[in-house]
Amino acid sequence: MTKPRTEGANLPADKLAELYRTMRLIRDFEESMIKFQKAGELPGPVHLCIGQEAVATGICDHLDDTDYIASTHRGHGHFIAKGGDPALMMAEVFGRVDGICQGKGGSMHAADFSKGILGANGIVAGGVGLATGAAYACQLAGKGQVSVVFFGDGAAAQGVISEALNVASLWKLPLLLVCENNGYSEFSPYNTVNAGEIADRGAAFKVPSIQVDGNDMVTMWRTARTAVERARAGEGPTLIEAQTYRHRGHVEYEDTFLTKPYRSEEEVEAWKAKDPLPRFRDYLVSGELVPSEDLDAIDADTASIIRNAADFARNSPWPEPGDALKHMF
Ligand SMILES: Cc1ncc(C[n+]2csc(CCOP(=O)(O)OP(=O)(O)O)c2C)c(N)n1
Ligand SMILES: [Mg+2]
Repeated sequence: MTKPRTEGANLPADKLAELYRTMRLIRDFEESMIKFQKAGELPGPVHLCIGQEAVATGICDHLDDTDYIASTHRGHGHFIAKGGDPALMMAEVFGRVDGICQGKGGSMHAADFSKGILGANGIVAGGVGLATGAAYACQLAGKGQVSVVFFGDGAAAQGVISEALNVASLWKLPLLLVCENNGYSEFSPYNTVNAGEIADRGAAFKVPSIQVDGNDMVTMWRTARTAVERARAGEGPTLIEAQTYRHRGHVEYEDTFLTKPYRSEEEVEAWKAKDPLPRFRDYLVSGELVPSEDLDAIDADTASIIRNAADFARNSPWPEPGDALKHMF
């Protein structure tokens, strides 16, 4: 496992503002979900990524529509960071016919192939094999595309991770394995699920691996750039373990069924103090990299995008019951 370099970002202001905008858009989407879930407007569960936005943003900024991502059950942020339309995602989560999968996928199975989004996945580690296959397809196509799989620390304990590391290393596949280590698998703390460090596992397969602060936007962006460049150059996979935290519960309604807390208030507060969004904002403003008025304008814009997305979702009809079996295998 290597440690990240800590040199400055050296990014132009418009790029920094764009990264802030993506994080802000994800945060606004997720915060709206809290409200809609509480109001009983969502037909299914939602797993929110508030606190983890820098990972999706930093990675996906280096990708375009021809690159692939495979996501998790906590996938709204990946979808938006990869260029998916928040309104189509919102309508999907609302189960409506104008959703990206006509309301049949919902939060946990939303995909948009036109954007290279192979889908969120309700099966823990289910995206790993998909993304590895896509990486093989990228290699065969010979056009320099890459494939990324996002997975959690709980998913890291699944055997398919070893298979993916093995074959990706052996065949030098253009694959990024991005572990969002938020310290919990549902309600089980990391050290009750995983032995050792996730980033140490790559070495056994000769896969370059790195453990990074997943709440540091600039570190995430730089780490991703190196890994994507390696993959595009035909040099093979990289394993990135991004250490982060989810501010919300595992699933939005968990307080209705949990009988006792599984993490302390102090722990949650300590991580909130490392919230990647205000942290990046402070970095931009105090370093005089992007003026705060520009960031305020971005905040206003993303808020209006999410308001419009919610109107779009609410006004979209429910799917016809007779269409339930359409598009099924
Ligand atoms: C194969 C499989 N096993 C178990 C579950 C139940 N389950 C849903 S989410 C989850 C925890 C996943 O933890 P992690 O991979 O760390 O992702 P996080 O929720 O922290 O983002 C589990 C065990 C499942 N959906 N699929
Ligand atoms: Mg986890």
